[in-house]
Amino acid sequence: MLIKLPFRFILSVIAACSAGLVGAAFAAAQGAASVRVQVVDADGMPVRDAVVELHSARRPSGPIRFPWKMGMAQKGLQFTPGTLVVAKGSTVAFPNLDQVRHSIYSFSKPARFEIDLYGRDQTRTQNFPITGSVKLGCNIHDDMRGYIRVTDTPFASKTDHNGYATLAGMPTGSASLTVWHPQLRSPANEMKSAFSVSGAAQVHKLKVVLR
Ligand SMILES: [Cu+2]
Repeated sequence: MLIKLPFRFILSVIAACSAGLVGAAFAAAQGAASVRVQVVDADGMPVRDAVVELHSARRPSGPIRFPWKMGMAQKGLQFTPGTLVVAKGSTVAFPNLDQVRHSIYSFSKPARFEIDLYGRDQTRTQNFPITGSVKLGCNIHDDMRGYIRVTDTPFASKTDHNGYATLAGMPTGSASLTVWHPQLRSPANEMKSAFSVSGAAQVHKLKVVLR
């Protein structure tokens, strides 16, 4: 990959009070915190559908379960949701809710596969055993794009339309933070930085440069 310019990655703490003192004290006593992140672009505008992941050496054991569905529909000639965060090893369902047939292909390293054309109200599934980012397309509709972010941390979420993501129950102490977005201008479209999780509720603003 050709890298001409170093990316800018500024991590700054902008605020430190969005929970009551009692709640914060409780979280600190438990050694866990709720980390709130806002991802913005070079102009300060919110970046939606960026995936934020926190890795901690103190991560709890056991399987990772996210509260959202492990599914991505094809609806209105689009993958919906367009970005899906899944745990490593997950099987994702791809229901076709359109009147027309769709296929699914990926040339991405963590999951190279091709699912032949299938029609309305049919579903296909695919397993994602390797962490990383998977870009999906449809052979019939060139504009269809879907992204699966496969992660091995339970502290992962994508940003909302205001650029915010909340990662609850994060163990306090040192961690590593990764932000990924398909247009992020850096190798593998992701950036990592060291991160310290304290017991106090905080909002961390991440400035990224998009293509
Ligand atoms: Cu299609």
